[in-house]
Amino acid sequence: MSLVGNEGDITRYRLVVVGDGGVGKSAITIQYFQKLFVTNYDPTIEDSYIQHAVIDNELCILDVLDTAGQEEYSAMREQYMRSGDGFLIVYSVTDTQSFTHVVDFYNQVLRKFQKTLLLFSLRESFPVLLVANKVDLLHSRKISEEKGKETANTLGVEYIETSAKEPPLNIDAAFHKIVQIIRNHPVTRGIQQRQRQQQRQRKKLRKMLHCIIS
Ligand SMILES: Nc1nc2c(ncn2[C@@H]2O[C@H](COP(=O)(O)OP(=O)(O)OP(=O)(O)O)[C@@H](O)[C@H]2O)c(=O)[nH]1
Ligand SMILES: [Mg+2]
Repeated sequence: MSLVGNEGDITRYRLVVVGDGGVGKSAITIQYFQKLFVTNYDPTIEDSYIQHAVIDNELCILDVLDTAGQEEYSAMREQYMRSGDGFLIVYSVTDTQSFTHVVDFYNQVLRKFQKTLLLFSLRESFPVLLVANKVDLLHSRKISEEKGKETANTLGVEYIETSAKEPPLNIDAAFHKIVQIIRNHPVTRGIQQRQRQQQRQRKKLRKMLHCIIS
């Protein structure tokens, strides 16, 4: 699995945005990084964005991969599933099929991390946020908040409602929430503990070698 990387003292979080085609993955990502709403639909192949952010008073780097929802690009999923520290699974509240597919995306994420979960003796869980997008489209809404939350509960993940359209709703909150989820997740904590342990061991070893040489 990918690790939450450290660049100097700044932690870098690799976030992957997944979900069906047309649900608004790019609109959400562009609204977060560029503060604008893209009205036209131009299917993504793969785009990435990187930016500093301060979350809970802690400076970090957000490295976000905006993936392709269209089926024709689904072969690329294997690769990016491996690269994430956390996932935003997005569906559109106006599109029933995109909601049905949430479970498929969740299972794909889990399959990739089964080994890591076993290593840390964890129940099936990985840093995931369920994002119900396009909530501004009140009249064409098909999936209620209740239904969305029910699925989130079943999967054991957190839930947020968003709109990428002006005025944006919960866009910053969604990216910040996934970082908080990663920070508090047992897998991340386990990995960070191991990293700290390894760092301490390396330091000790360097000291010992230094003493032997000098
Ligand atoms: N009203 C409304 N429209 C949205 C919202 N988010 C996205 N859209 C529109 O929905 C269409 C598809 O959005 P995209 O962000 O391109 O969808 P996507 O999930 O990236 O699609 P793929 O790249 O094919 O996977 C665009 O026309 C957007 O303007 C939203 O929150 N509200
Ligand atoms: Mg896109």
